[in-house]
Amino acid sequence: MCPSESFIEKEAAQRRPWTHVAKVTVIGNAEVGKTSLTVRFVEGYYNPRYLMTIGTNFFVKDIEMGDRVLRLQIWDTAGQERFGPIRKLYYRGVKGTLLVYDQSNPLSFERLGSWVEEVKQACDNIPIVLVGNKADLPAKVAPEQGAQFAKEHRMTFIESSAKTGLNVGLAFERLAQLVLSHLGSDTPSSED
Ligand SMILES: Nc1nc2c(ncn2[C@@H]2O[C@H](COP(=O)(O)OP(=O)(O)OP(=O)(O)O)[C@@H](O)[C@H]2O)c(=O)[nH]1
Ligand SMILES: [Mg+2]
Repeated sequence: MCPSESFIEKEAAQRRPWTHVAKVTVIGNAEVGKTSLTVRFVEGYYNPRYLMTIGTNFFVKDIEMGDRVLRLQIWDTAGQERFGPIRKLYYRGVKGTLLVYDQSNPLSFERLGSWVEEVKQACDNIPIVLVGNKADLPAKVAPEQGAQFAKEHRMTFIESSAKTGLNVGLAFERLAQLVLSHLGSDTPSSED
C-alpha cells in the first residue's frame, strides 16, 4: 500500500533540515559486504544474493547529532580489481571512509594495507573507520587482529554484520562523528 500524500508531507515536516553535508565512501575488497552494509543502514534491509557493484552506488542519509544534522552522501564503491581506475575518480572531496573487510576471508584482511595506501595517496588525512564485517560467520581473522591493525593506523575498529544488523548503524554514526569533528563546528557544508 502506498502512504498517503498527507502522511508523506507530515513525515517531511518532522524531519529536521541538514546543517552539514559530507561525502563519504565505503571501500574494501569485492564481496566483503560494502553494499549490504550501506543498504542495511540507509534502507533497512538485507539481501543474501551477491550483486556485484559496477562503478559505484550513491546513497543519502541524514544523521542527527545534538543540534546538528549531517547529511552523508555515501558512495558505495566497487571492490572488484577491474574497477580500480573508476574508483579513484570518486576520491575527490571525500571527508571520511568506511574500510571494510570480511572476517571470514583472510585475503580481504591482508589487502587492508594497500587500501590504506590508496586512501592516503588520494585524500588528506581523512578519518577511517575499519569494519570487520560478517561477524555472524565463523571468524578466520580474529577480531583482535582487526583491532590491532586499526590501532597501528589510528583508526576506529568495529565488528559488524549486515546480515543481522549488528553495529551497522554504529559504524556509520562513528564515521559521521569523526567527519563532523574534522569539518569543525562553524563549517556549514563541506562540498568540494
Ligand atoms: N553472512 C553474511 N553475509 C554477508 C554479510 N554482508 C554481506 N554478505 C553477503 O556477501 C555477499 C557480498 O555482499 P556485497 O554487499 O554485495 O559485497 P560488496 O563488498 O558490495 O561487493 P562488490 O560490490 O563486488 O565490491 C552477498 O552475498 C551478501 O549477501 C554479512 O554480514 N554476513
Ligand atoms: Mg557492492
